Amino acid sequence: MTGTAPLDLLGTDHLLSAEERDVAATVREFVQRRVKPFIADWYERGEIDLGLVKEAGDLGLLGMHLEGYGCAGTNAVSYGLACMELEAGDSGVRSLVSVQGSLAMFAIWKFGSEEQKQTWLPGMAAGDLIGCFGLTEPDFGSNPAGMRTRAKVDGDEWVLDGTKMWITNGSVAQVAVVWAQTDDGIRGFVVPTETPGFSAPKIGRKLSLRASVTSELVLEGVRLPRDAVLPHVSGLKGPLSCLNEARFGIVFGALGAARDCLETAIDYASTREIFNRPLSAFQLTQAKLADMALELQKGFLLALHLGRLKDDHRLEPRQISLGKLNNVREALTIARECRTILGANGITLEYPVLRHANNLESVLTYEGTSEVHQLVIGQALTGESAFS
Ligand code: TGC
Ligand code: FAD
Repeated sequence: MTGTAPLDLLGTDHLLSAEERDVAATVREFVQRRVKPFIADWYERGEIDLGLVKEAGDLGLLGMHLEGYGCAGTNAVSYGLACMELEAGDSGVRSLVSVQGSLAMFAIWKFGSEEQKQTWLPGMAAGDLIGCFGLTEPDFGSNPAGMRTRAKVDGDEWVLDGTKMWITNGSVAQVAVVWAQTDDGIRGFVVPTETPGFSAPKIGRKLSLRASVTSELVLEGVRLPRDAVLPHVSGLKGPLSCLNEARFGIVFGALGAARDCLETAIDYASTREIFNRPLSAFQLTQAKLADMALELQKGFLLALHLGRLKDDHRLEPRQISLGKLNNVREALTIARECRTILGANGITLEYPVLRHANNLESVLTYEGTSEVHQLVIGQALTGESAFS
């Protein structure tokens, strides 16, 4: 069972290779065993079992679409399917894997020196080291070009000052990829989090993505050697290239949350008796279920198409924007609709639907808000940038 199965009315499973189906089945089993029995408690307590990181490393999920340095080197579709299965557990678990592999590891893998790669990537792939990715600042989220974090050369060293905000895994990371303004434009820095002047207070009181660590990064006179800079990129295209990778994972991932909601709603509707009949026998319920199954399957075809383009090295950022905008928006609509089918039971942690819906509010915002992706698509259609 892969893709949107068992809701796979279109038979999309046959569009996947045996290897892709194996990856999805392995991750689905992992989520069934290591996430689903515990996630309600983690969510309620606002924490996540960090033992998952090592286990995800053992399964080859960290940086799984990267080649070399202990990474599994799968194709993009397999990575997408893994994200889908992880997010069927919880968006926080998928986030942990995306930030590690697609943001922190990808930045080092793509733009790092050979020494940086050898130092960090094998440990990160194995799950022995956790990475985070610091782009957003308190006053610059959608517009990272305005960032105020600054790196200056002082003798043989860089000195970093600034604040990053909403950084996944910040407080639990051993290494942070931090983007900062320099005299040569925006550059990326590999920052061991034990460096004096670096701190990462946890952000609390979240109502979404509770099973995920979210932090502020504070850099006060953080001194790094000159070779801490990522040598092979300068400018905003550095971090934005990393975002392409993570956004691609979300195109698949959000569908996992939606699938889990829809499976739950169908199961609930078939056992819940209303007016002396199963809720699933009412036409209004069936219309809701049919519309949701349709959107889920359309979303999967879109994701798979983008995955095949990516494996063919033809995927463009504006196409990723189409996928992220559609699939997260539809997943959130499905989660909310499923919540109505569960009635009052739907508001509890006994069922996953409101947890998924709340998580998807974050997914709608991070990795480019819906509005940012609409504007990227608008620019592709009109040739006019609405950003500047
Ligand atoms: P603009 O002037 O258009 O471009 C600046 C330079 O960047 C290049 N570029 C890209 N390169 C690679 N991939 C892309 N998607 C790119 N988009 C643009 C562009 O070619 C140019 O290069 P060059 O060589 O000419 O200098 O940039 P802009 O300032 O107008 O901004 C465009 C905009 C708004 C789309 C961009 O800033 C944006 O995407 N903003 C959203 C920020 C965002 O998504 N932040 C996410 C932070 S990380 C996160 O949320 C992690 S969540 C945890 C999890 O994933 O689980
Ligand atoms: P703003 O940019 O202030 O946007 C506010 C509103 O204005 C939004 O609706 C937005 O769409 C809209 N808007 C913005 N520009 C325009 C425009 N031109 N026209 C019309 N409307 C516009 N960041 C990281 O760097 N690393 C991480 O690991 C990370 N993890 C995150 C984890 C969580 C749980 C969350 C919630 C966020 C995380 N982020 C991370 C930050 C995330 O990327 C930002 O929240 C996001 O980019 C939006 O920035 P903002 O919150 O400052 O909103």
